[in-house]
Amino acid sequence: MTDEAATRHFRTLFISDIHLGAKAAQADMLIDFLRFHDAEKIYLVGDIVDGWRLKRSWNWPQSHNDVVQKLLRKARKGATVIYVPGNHDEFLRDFTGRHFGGVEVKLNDVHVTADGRRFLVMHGDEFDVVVRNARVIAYLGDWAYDAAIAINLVFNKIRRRLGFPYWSFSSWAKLKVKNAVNFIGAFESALAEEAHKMGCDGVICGHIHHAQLAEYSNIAYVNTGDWVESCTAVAERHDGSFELIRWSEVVRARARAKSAQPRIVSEQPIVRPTEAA
Ligand SMILES: [Mn+2]
Repeated sequence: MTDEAATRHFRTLFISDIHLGAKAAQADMLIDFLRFHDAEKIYLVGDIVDGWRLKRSWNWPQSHNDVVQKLLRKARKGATVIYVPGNHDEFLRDFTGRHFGGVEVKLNDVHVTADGRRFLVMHGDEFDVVVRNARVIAYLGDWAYDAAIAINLVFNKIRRRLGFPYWSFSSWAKLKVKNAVNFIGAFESALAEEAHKMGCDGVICGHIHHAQLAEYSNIAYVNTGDWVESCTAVAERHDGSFELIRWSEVVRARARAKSAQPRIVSEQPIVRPTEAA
């Protein structure tokens, strides 16, 4: 079977949290994924390059180059590629509206699906402070919520300027294992609320490394997941419906199907533990 025969064509692909420059980035898995998936429009939903990690120690293997090349090639072949920066690549937020090799940088965007629904596309780190203080903010109400988002912006900028290590949502949430589900829930509902405020039907984000297709009181919540732990992406089909692709599971199933009997006794885990969010 050739690549072309096996390639799936979508209307839109949403990918986030690749963390190029971080050792844990699953660049080879992503290259493999990009080989078998094409789209008219590709959204890079933040934390594509891990600027914070690169600043601490330079790590840029060939495979990370290949990811960039592969994405640029798709742009060259006619795909619209939009890069919405996250907190790890927030240096790109200063280049909003600029184009790099056919890739346009946008602070956030509204994507209209084939069936006419409007989706707010943003990374999601804007809501870190809201999530961390979810209970207090819920108690204080709307103004505290808006203030928290404003504080978060300033807080991140100062932290970056002072050279503090980055704050990782997923490792922080995992430290608080018992409440991790609550934190993820708080993040999801905060993002859905923002989409509602913006007059959208849903939100598409990343940041928390937790892929999801869900709904919060009629607002669709879509999280693209990541390419550090789970190797996930979200695709919009030509009818406007969404599909969550768990690539490591597809690869595993493919390998299983290929291997003849007797069955493999021990299987190498494909997904490595995380370092960043
Ligand atoms: Mn992030």
